[in-house]
Amino acid sequence: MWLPCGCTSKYVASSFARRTLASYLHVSGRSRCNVAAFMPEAAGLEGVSGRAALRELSVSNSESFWAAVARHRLCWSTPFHTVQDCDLSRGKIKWFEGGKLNVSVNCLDRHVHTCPERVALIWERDERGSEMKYTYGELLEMTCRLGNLLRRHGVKRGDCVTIYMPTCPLAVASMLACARIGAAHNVVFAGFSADALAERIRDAQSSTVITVNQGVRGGKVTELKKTVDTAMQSCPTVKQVFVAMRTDNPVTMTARDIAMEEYVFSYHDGDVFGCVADIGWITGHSYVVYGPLANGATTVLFESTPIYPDPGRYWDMVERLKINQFYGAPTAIRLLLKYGDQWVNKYDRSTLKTLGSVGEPINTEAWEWYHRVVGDGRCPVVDTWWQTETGGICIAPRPSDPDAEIVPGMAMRPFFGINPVLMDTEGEVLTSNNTSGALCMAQPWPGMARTIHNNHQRFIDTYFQPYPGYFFTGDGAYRSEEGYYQITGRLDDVINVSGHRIGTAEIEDVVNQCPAVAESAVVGYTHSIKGQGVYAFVVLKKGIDVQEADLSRQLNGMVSEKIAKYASPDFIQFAKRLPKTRSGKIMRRVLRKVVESDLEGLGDLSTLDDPAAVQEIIQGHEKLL
Ligand code: 6R9
Repeated sequence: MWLPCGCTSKYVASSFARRTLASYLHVSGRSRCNVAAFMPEAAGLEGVSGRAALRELSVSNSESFWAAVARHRLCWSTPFHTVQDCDLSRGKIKWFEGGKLNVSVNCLDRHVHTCPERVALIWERDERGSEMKYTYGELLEMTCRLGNLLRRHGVKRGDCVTIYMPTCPLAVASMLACARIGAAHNVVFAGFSADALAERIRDAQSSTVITVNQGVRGGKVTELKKTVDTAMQSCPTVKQVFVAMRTDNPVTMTARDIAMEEYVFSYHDGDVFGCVADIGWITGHSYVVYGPLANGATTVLFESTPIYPDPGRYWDMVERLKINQFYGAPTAIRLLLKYGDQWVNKYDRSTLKTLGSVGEPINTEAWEWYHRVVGDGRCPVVDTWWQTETGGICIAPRPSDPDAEIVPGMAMRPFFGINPVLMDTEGEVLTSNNTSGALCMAQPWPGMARTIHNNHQRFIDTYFQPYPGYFFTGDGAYRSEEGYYQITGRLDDVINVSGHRIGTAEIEDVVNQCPAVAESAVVGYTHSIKGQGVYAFVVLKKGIDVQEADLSRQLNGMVSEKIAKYASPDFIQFAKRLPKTRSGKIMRRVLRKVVESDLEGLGDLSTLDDPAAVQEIIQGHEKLL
C-alpha cells in the first residue's frame, strides 16, 4: 500500500494522488512541467505525442505512465521499487511499494526552495473585501509551528487529529501539520452539529481536536468552541482541544483546552523574547521576568544601553541572540532614529517577528522607522498600552488575529477581559465612536492592582473616586470610527489654549515629523490672555546644522497647518536632551515647573535618569526669556 513518508492518513495520501493527477491533466505545457515532454525519455516511450496518444498509453501501459508521473511530479525520500501490485478481483490495491514521501513537503517545501514569495493561499474571508494572502514561505512556517505544537503535546505518527474549523489558512496549516508529523486528520465540516461531530471523533478515536473560538459565515457568528464542548460530553477519548481565535470574543477554556497563540507578541515555544526594559520598571517585571518565565519562554536580560558601545547595540544583540520578539520604549527608538539607518542595516534581523512598543505614545515617525527599517517592513509593530496599575497589556493590536489591521501609533484593541470606556468631563460614558475622553475601565480583571501599600485610601481616591464605579487610568484616549483606541497621553498633559483643549502628544507628533527633529516635549504654561500657552522643547538629530530661528518658523508652520494656529508653540527651546525617568518617560512635570520658573517646586528628582539634563534645561530656559 502506498503511504507517504511518516503519514498513515489514507485521506491525505489519496487526496494528494488525486490532486497530482488532476494537475497533470490540466497542465498547460508552458508554465508547468509538461508530461508529454518528459514522458518519452522517462518511460522509454519515445514518439508519444498528443493528448489522445498519451491517454491511450496511460491505459495500455499504465504502469509506465504512473511511474513517470510519480517520479517527475513528486519528491520521494525513498524511491519506490514496485510501481503497482493490484488485483481488482481480490480487492488488492498496492501502488508505489517501498516508496516514502511526505505530502506536506511536496505541497510546501519544494516550492519554498524555488519561490518562497509565491502566494499559496488567497483567503476570501466572510467579510467581503478583506481577503488575505499567504505565501508558500508563510504557509510552511505556520505548518511547521503547528506540527511542533502537536508533537510537543504528544500527537504522534498514527494518531488521528480531528479538525473542526472553518475554511481558513490555519485549517489548511493544521491539515498539513498532521501530514508532516505522520498523523491522520479527520476534517469535520464546521457546520456539523455537536452530535455529528462527536460521532466522527469517536469513529476516528481522536484524542486531539483543533478548533476556533467562533466561526463567521454569511455574516453570522457560529459558536464552534461551544459545539466542541458539547461534543466532548460523549467523547471520552479526547484529551486535548486546541483553540485558535477567529474572532475577538473570548471563550470559556477548560483544563482540556489549549490556546493556540500568545496573543500580542505571537510568541511560540522556542522563540527568544527580548524585552529590553529595566527590571525596576513594571515592564521589566511583567515582560522580562514573570510573563516570560510563567510561560516557559526564553527571556533576554539586557543590562546595557541602546548606544553602548555604539547605536547598533540592540540590533547586534538581535543578530547574536537570534531574538524573535523585541519589546522596547519609543524613547529609545527616537534616540536610535537620530543616528541613522546604517546602524540597523549592519545586522541580520531576520529572526525578528514582532516589534513591541510601550511606555509612551509612539509618534508616527518613530513607528514608521521601527516598522520600515528595524522590521524591514515585514514585522508587525504592536503599540501596547498598559500601566503599573494594570499589571499587563490592556490595549494592543494582535497580529496573530485574522483581522489584524494595525494603524501606526494606535494601541488599537482591548485585550481579553478588558472593557474600556471613555468619559466626558461630566463623568458620562461616551458611547459613540470618533470621540475622545478620559480612559476608564468598566470591569475588573485579575491582573489589576488591589491597593497601594499602606495607603488603601489613596488607592480609592486616585483610581475609583474620579468616576465612581469605574477604574480611572489617568490617561486620555481617542476612539476611532472603527472602534480602535489611540492613547493621547496623561490627562495632566492636556492643555487649554484659548478654550481649545489639546493633548500635548498631538503637538509633539507634528513637531517630530520634521526631519531635523529627534524628539520633543510640549508643556503648557500660564498665559495672561490665552489661559495657557504652548512651550515646546526640541532635540535635534545628530549632525543637524540649522539656524534655530528658521527651524522654529518651520515648526510653527507645521503645527498651524496640521493642527491649528492656536496650537502653534509660543516658545521653542532647543535642548541637547530631555529629562527622563530610567524607564524613558519624559518628566513633563519637571519641564512644567521650569517653564513656570518654579524651581522650588521641582519635587522628587530621584527617578531621573540623568540629573544633569535638568540643569541644562534650566539654563536654556533662562537664555530664551
Ligand atoms: C507599562 C508602563 C503608565 C503610563 C500610562 C500611559 C503611558 C504606557 C503607552 C502609554 C501611550 C502606550 N503609556 N504605554 N501611552 N501609548 N503604548 O509604561 O507603565 O510606567 O506605570 O506608565 O505610561 O500614560 O498611563 P507605567
